[in-house]
Amino acid sequence: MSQNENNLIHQAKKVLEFNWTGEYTMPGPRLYPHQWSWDSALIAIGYAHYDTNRAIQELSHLFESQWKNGLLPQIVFNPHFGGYFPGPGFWHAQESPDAPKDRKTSGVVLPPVHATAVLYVYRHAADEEKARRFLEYSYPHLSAWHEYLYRDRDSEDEGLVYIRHPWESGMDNSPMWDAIMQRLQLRPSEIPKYKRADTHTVSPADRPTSAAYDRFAWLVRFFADREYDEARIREDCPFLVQDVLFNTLLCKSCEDLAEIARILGEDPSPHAQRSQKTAQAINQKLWDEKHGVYLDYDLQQNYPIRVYFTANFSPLYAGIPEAKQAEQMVDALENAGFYLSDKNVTPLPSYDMHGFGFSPVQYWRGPVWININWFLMNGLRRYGYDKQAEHLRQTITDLCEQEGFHEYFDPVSGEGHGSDFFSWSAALYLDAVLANDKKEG
Ligand code: 9WN
Repeated sequence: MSQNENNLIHQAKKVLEFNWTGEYTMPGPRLYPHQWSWDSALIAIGYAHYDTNRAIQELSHLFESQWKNGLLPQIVFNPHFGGYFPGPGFWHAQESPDAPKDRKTSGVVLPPVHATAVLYVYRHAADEEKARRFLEYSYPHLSAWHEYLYRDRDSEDEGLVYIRHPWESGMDNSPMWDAIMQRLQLRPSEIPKYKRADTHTVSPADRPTSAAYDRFAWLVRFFADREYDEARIREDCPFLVQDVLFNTLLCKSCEDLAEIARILGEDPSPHAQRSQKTAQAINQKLWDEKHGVYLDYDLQQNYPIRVYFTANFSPLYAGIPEAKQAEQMVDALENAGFYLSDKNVTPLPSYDMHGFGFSPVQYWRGPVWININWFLMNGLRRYGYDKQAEHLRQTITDLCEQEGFHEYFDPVSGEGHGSDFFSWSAALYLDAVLANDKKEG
């Protein structure tokens, strides 16, 4: 390990320490002071390499805020911090009889990486007994979480679950949502009164527009008005999407939950069957043969969303494509507007660089995100594309070394943007360096 790497490992741990609140890790110290669900799972993957206790505390704090129906909330609010919109007073999550009484949460979810993170923490723990106790504790929480998704979000039993808000994708401002957002025409009287907090902290030019926020806020009201009753929401919610990344991570999490069940002597087959069913459904319904990539599906229009977004190559991470499809995908990553192997671009831009509305700095419309690179790095390695995987690993480490642990990076200049001291960038940097050092996946 080089001196440079040692220094940066030290700094990455300092970022996580700085953001640690005593109960969970803030994703970013100014922009995101509360606990976010998929951030916590990714952060735990970083902690797994050097502090099992922290990883366990991180995920346990989230599991303790799970709803009675199994919903694992996007945000768990810290009562000591304000300064984020929308706060608990806007969500009205307590309208739902399923929301916890002793914790304030939002009423949407984030992609399900949790079983994957729990298994990772278990496998890296030095204290086997403690790790097993954590597995036993997590198993019912994870089972209830997946049960919720397949029961409430897959009413047609397709093996594909839907998201109902751009926030649920974790990629809020992606051009994938533009057509739906444009169809959502709002009269002034319908736009909820609210005040954004994000644009005081980072450049407003990087963040979603106020027209996007109006619709984000309107959707929150829509859910609260229906008391977070999924059957009522599903009836006429204008945003209902089967998202590729969300379903891919669920498929991988089901595979990992099956493994957890095996370790605990429980029956793995329901989880393994779900994983297979979701993999097949992704392949049958979401594959775009012409462009060698998967596409999200708009359930309201009954139509694929033809936006070529980098996260839509993520099925590689869950082993979903056949070898021939994987070959097409790598060809698209290298020769379409994703520039996986071009010296003048820092891969991977989060959106096709020639796609309509691409921006190198605007939130989820082009900048490089460490988590998406990490999923694709692992996916490419899974299929034996070691050179390409190593290139992405190197990109993760170079960006963090040169710019610090930013939330996202300009693929042309390499410059860091968004929140600094961003926790998952630090955590996944640690994994990219330390997992590689131990020659594991
Ligand atoms: C809304 C915390 C979260 C991430 C999301 C990212 C961003 C929030 C926001 O920050 O979303 O959830 O306020 O923009 O898009 O992926 O979980 O890091």
